[in-house]
Amino acid sequence: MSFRWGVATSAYQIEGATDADGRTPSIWDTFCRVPGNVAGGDTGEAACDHYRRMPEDVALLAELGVDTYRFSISWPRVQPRGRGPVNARGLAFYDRLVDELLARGIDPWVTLYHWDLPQELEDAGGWPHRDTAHRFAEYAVLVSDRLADRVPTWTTLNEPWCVAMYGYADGIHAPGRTDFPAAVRAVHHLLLGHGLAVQGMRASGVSADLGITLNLGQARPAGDDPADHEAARRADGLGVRMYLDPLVHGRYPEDVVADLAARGAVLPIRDGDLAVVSAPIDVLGVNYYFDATLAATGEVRTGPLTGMGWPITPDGCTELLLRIGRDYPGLPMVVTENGAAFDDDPGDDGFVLDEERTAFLAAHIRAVERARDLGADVRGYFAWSFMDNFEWGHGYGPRFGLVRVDYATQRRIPKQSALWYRDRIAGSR
Ligand code: IFM
Repeated sequence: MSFRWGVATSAYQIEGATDADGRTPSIWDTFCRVPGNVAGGDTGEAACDHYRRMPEDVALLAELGVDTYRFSISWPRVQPRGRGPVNARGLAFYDRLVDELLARGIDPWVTLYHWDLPQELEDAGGWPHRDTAHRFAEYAVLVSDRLADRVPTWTTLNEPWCVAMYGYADGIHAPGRTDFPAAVRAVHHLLLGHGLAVQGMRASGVSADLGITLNLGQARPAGDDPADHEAARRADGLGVRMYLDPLVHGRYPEDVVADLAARGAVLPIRDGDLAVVSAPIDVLGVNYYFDATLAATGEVRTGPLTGMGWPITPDGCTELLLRIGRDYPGLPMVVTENGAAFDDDPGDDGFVLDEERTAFLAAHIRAVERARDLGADVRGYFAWSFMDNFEWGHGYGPRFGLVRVDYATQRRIPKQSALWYRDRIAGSR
């Protein structure tokens, strides 16, 4: 794989058309309907109307000059209710998207699960329930049977930490549960589902590159206090090693298992599971947004911040990529998401001169280049996001896009960052 430049999105955040062509509700449709769950009562019902405007959006991608477009498949669109046969009309949309991309010389990169679990599977127990892992593998094979002849790279899961912790422990994402032991069971079943999907796809003859995408960042102690170091160790354990150790080394870290036990949580591991979880993969997707600084009392956020209140820490990106290369050698990496929300302020003509986002992207791309110069095996960089979209519990307020979306008219207007990124890509050829 040569170095790839790309942009990324996900189905629920951009597609809209939640009732179209046989799609059934996902946990996000349900979650959004509960007052107070999403800022402003926003939902993904309309989103960017990408489901209907797909060809126009692909034309815009081509103008950016990206090599790759990373998008996700809506499970309830292609396999309504999370089990049983494929919904031909739903899958046909992705078939057309793949062909449209290829016709414009853009490689499709599919993410199979970006958080929109079919509601019926949540009703049957969701990710804390082991059967969901098997359902996911079945769905992965259904989709790859149709698309793998044209899709060179596949991500099983996007950010399982967020799925488990935000969705089942903190309750700030769908399905909105607040049960830490259930969240820990979800972690294991997500990883198991990933491994079963990899095995299932390989068994059905898929030779494309397969991988998983994790949200990762370094956890730094705020000071010299041993309690700060202990907080950083715990955060690194729960955020980084709890995923990469089983995926790469086939075991959960002992200190993490002890931390979980102290909180009354147990990983529901059965014989043979870890061999499945550590099924060989070709690429690790790294979603990097910021480093966390940990004090005994919790996370500390200082210095320059994005519109989300996230610290701007490009150096941490270099360190993270080098660290993964050291601790988990032999695994090629791609930065599958990096970007920032800022309060975009369009001029009278609608153009957004987003200096802060442009500087953010430039600094992080430099950070990736430094990591490569120092020996990290990083094979691509994808900006999050192609266009403004539904930012989960924050609704449509935060704008991460390189392209502005005027939600009232669905007009797309490339921002300065998009034009800069286009030139940056062209300059690297
Ligand atoms: O919008 C999300 C995306 O869905 C997953 N990674 C982080 C992004 C910004 O919060």
